[in-house]
Amino acid sequence: MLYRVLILCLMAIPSYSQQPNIIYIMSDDHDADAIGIYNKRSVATRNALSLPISTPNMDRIAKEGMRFTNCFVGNSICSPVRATVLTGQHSHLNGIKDNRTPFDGTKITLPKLLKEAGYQTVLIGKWHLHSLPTGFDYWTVFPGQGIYHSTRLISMNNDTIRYNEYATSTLTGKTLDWLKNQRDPSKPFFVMMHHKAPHRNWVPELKWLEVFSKMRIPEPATLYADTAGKGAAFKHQRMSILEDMTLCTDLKIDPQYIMDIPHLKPDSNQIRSYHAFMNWIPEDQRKRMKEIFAERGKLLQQTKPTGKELLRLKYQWYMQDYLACVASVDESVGHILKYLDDSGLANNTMVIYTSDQGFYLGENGWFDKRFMYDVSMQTPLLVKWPGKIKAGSVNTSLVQTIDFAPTMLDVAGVKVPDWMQGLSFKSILTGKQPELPRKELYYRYYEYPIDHYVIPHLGIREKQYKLIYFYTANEWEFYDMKADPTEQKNLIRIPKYQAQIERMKKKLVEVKAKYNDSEPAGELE
Ligand code: SGN
Ligand code: CA
Repeated sequence: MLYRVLILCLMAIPSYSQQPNIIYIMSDDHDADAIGIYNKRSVATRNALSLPISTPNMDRIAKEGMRFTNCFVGNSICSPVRATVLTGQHSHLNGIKDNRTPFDGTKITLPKLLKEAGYQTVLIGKWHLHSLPTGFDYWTVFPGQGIYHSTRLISMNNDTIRYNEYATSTLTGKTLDWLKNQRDPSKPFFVMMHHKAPHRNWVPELKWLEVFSKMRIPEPATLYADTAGKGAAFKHQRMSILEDMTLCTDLKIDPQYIMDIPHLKPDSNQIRSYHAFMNWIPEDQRKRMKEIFAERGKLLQQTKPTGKELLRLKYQWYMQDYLACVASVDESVGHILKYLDDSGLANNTMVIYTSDQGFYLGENGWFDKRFMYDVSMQTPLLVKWPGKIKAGSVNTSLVQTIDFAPTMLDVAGVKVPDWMQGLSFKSILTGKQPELPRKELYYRYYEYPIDHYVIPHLGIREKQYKLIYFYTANEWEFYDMKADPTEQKNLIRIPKYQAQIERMKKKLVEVKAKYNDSEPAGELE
């Protein structure tokens, strides 16, 4: 009898050898359009920009696994999404509504629950939650947002160490070193590898700058869109490439070329930060990089462009640098995949590639994110899990970053706590279910006015319709995502949609209550 009880008890404990390893790679501000496999096949819900980007290693995750075309965030900025991934909760419950609030390290989180279930837990790269990480056996993180060249990393004893390398390479080296030399091979592992790239100010490695600076990048249809007929939030934002992207800091143009051109003249902050990040680039690369950037400066000096002409140039330079940063991240993914193959770990390792949100690559004339519009609300999600996910599958279910923690726990055989608000999509990965039983996603953005004057808003996104309420401006927007995937036509006053709109307004109130968001939102309730 005792023997049988013992056997039953042992069966209830997930065996370590069965628990898959998980490598969760998250880049920063990497829009799905800047991943080859999304770009070429087009994102289901919006017109993809046709970009000259080749990301063979990210594409490989999709080809051997699953690509999600409807993965979204619930609050499109960095710290809030990171807190959501850790807790499986929306911002109003996990406490991180903006990029400034420190995360409460005593909270129960995904890594803590995995650690309890026998995993070794690791975090390498961007953290950006203003308190030191907890729940990880090993961690090393950037101070704040991190820098590209001559990266600094905070170690577990709170020292800041400088590496004379490019951030993407440093993180790759640290991750491989942990996998090769530090892990306990008798335990499964959970590694969060969080890149700096391709976050602003998009400083590439020289070898990729050489390639992309020669490219001519196609322009999105709405690059020159004006604000005529648009709502208050559209008019009020400061994320315009023409008006808000800086020539010296963002586009790396030496101030000397534009000091005497009144409408292009940089301010003293820009000049200071230009010299700071230039000095971080190692000398052997800096000279050649400055030559490439000098071409930009000379062109401005000669032509003194304004308006459309200036926007056209700024867009090209922005995208060259952004795509060059992505190319380095793709190489890093390749190194990780190769190590998993060579070491024999690949078969029992789930690899996830995602970003902390989408990013404007010139649509509406913008950069940055924050808006509930699909460009920024959508995030890429590629998952490879050999033997479990059918190679080359594409899934269109609505999924959200609140679902990531429940899914990883489920994959590890750990019970999902009922305080998590997301749903596990493990059964989608394994092909047992095509869709989650949830018809709409909740979204709420808070941070204002910094950095980009995006008016706070909330809303719900269904597969076909999206309703947004900019509550401090008391303005509503409604989009038909099938008819208008780039969200150019606000249908809020169109008679034929009034029944849908009324239904969704009621739904928004219900969903807000369902997620226990009790903070008022203008005249919503
Ligand atoms: C910085 C950027 C902003 C960006 C925020 C948040 N300005 O402040 O453009 O929106 O980070 O980014 S910069 O001049 O310092 O680059 S996030 O990814 O951390 O949310
Ligand atoms: Ca980000």
